[in-house]
Amino acid sequence: MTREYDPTTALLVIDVQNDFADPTGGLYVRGGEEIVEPINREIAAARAAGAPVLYTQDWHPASTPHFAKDGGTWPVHCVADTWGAELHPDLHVPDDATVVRKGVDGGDGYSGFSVRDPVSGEEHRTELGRHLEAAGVQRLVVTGLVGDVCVKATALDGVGFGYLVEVPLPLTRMVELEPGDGDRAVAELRDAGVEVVES
Ligand code: VGL
Ligand code: ZN
Repeated sequence: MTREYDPTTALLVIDVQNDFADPTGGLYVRGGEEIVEPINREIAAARAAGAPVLYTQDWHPASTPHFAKDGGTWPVHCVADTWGAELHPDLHVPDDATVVRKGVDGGDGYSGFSVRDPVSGEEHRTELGRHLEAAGVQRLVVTGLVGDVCVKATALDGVGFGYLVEVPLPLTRMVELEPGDGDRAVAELRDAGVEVVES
């Protein structure tokens, strides 16, 4: 089953990259590979309805305070121009797709809308918001990886920027760095007004 789309609804496909979605990836999220085909069906439905489909890519330098080895949180993942940073090979990405890269300058970039300097805490907008504004989008369907990290952050920012936001749980997976992070993410999203749906 896919959602209803129209030209004012955008489908966001967050970070469906090898490092998250492939079992051999640097920050593999269990079940990540299972969401690729369901997201492809969603992409087809969105495109058929004239809804914009936007993709993001986590895109880090080889050394960044985002990585545990450099004093941060995460195992090395999505290093620019490596296999791990490529979108999953089975994901449908049209030639003219908009792909927003975040983390490029070493920032954390959890939300597709913004990048945060992990040292100064300063935030910069990515071009995602501009694309959505230019297209007249009012509603977002946020899918992809990681559910309790970038999908959550993007959905929360979306609400903050005034969009109606839906997160279908079958179209994401949680990494749960701490046990319970997945449930906490769902609660946080619902509290913020995101429609988190089970199907
Ligand atoms: C992400 C952890 C670290 C994500 C990115 O895409 O959700 N998670 N960097
Ligand atoms: Zn990252």
